[in-house]
Amino acid sequence: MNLRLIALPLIATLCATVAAQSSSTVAAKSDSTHITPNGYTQKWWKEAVVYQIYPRSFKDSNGDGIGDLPGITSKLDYLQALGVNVIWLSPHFDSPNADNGYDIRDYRKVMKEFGTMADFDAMLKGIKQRHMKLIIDLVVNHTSDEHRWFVASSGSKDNPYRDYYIWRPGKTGPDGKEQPPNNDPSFFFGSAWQKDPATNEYYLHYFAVKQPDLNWDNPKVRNEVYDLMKFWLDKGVDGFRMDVIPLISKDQTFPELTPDQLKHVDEVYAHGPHRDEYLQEMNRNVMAKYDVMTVGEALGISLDETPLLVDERRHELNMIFNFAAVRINRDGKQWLPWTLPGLKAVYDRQDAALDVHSWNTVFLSNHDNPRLVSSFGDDSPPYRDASAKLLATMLFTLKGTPFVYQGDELAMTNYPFQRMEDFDDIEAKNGYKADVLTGKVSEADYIANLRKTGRDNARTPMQWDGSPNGGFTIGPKPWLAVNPNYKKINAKEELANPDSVYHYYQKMIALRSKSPALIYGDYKDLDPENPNIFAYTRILGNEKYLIVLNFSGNATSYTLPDGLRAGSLKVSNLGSTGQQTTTLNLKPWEARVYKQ
Ligand code: TEU
Ligand code: CA
Repeated sequence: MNLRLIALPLIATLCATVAAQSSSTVAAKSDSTHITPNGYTQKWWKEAVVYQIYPRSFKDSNGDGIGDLPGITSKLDYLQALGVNVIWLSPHFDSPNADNGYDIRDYRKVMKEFGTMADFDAMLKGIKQRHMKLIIDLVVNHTSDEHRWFVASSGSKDNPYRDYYIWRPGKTGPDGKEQPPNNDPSFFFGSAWQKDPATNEYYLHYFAVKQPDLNWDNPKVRNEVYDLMKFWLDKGVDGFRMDVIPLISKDQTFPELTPDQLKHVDEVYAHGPHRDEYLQEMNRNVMAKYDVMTVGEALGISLDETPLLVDERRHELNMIFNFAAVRINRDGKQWLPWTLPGLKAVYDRQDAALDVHSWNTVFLSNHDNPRLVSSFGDDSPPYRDASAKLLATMLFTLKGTPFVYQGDELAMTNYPFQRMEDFDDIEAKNGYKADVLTGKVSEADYIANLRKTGRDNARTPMQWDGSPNGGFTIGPKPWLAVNPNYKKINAKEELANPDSVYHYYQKMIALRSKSPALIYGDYKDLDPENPNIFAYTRILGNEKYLIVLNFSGNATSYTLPDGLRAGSLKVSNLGSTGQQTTTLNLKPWEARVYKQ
């Protein structure tokens, strides 16, 4: 089934509706601008459903245990059938893999484990042939310490690349000993400053020691970045996901952080003096010249600040990933129980903060977070299926461009980590040294927390079928162990079962793609305080949807507020049928979509 055929004509259909209903403002706009009845400018990237591929773990084509670009190309039919129309590829560039490609050695080369530039071109061609688009990861807050710029920069104080990075002499502490330039911490534990013996100065690294931060105050650096962006856009990629983009501008006086600031360094780092100026410059130099989609990973930006980065009149980015929802179950790196009213409050706040000039993303998982169904649903056998479908219902009916992380469409689960050797992630390993080896946390507690929060949960290989290693590799050993539940949870099983989570994703993506109200419609939370039910409407002109989600393992009778009537049932994740108008008898983890 080719769902693109359903998705493509949406702009045209909706515009016909708009033209019939509304005023001369629409007619006055140029042919390419279409405005919805509630005032949104229509864009392909607002109507898209994005699928994130973590290439190392998607599909291995040559048996070396590492996913690769030919592996991705071999699965494009699978993605097209799912109905997604944009692929976000996590970094595919030459890298020594201190942080799985988020440490780039050469921005214009393909990581050798992933293949060649010819493999990239073939993959891109396959994507375009299937009427999908590709956005790639732009990691330009930092490079690898093996990047030629850094190799030169660290060589001597007077070389032309010295200013590409941020170097400072140490300072003398109260004990007379040398200290780093200030107390900025790294996200991956320890100081953000590393002393380099070659010149006896310190360089800044907000992430790993092998990820030195670029100096964006140097115009040469900014121009290098714009050039490499154009290199990939000229090849035909359709935009970028921008890694930790609010961090690019630093307060180069590097004041000592106060104890209070140290509790939320992400916010401190995200508020450098030139952040918006540099993003606007990037937009003028690059984005304005292409029809692209940009989404910034907005670490440290509050919900209320979202428009600063995405209001279209500011010419910065199209969308951001705000961390408020995905990290609602965390205090720093510690797992915490979350509540449904808390999650609803995030979506409500976000909606209140954004007007028609700003657009948003909807996501609750990615390669840095645990599995969707394990974190926000219930991955135990009786409810894994239903709760994964409920989460999909929410993802595809909230306002914003939805992002699906690979494997969530199969309801893949967290991994049963037992010991430190089970982990690969640099964050997990550095944390072990910083917290367990120093005696701050017991090994058992540390691993228990990582089982809930660890990034490797999402990075175990895709489960394609019931053959050894889930069909991810034909080789003897994948780079990270496959989840032992692959015999039950895999793509082959789900493709064969019409009631599977995969087919539910397909159905919901198709419904969203052909329903302007589910994309652009106004959002209203009907019952913000309800601890188990998330009920909301999406309304655009005459089109009106009601979504009711039972976020619990209990059957519930729910009476709609304000005498509201449900309308006709379009979707139930548990196959409910029949007429129910004001009081709905919901099964555990039931999700329903009504059209009114
Ligand atoms: O992540 C940024 C980030 O701050 C976190 O989500 C990160 O995963 C960590 O939990 C901080 O404690 C981005 C990338 O998505 C991530 O994979 C990289 O490791 C990181 O930047 C550095 O490039
Ligand atoms: Ca491979």
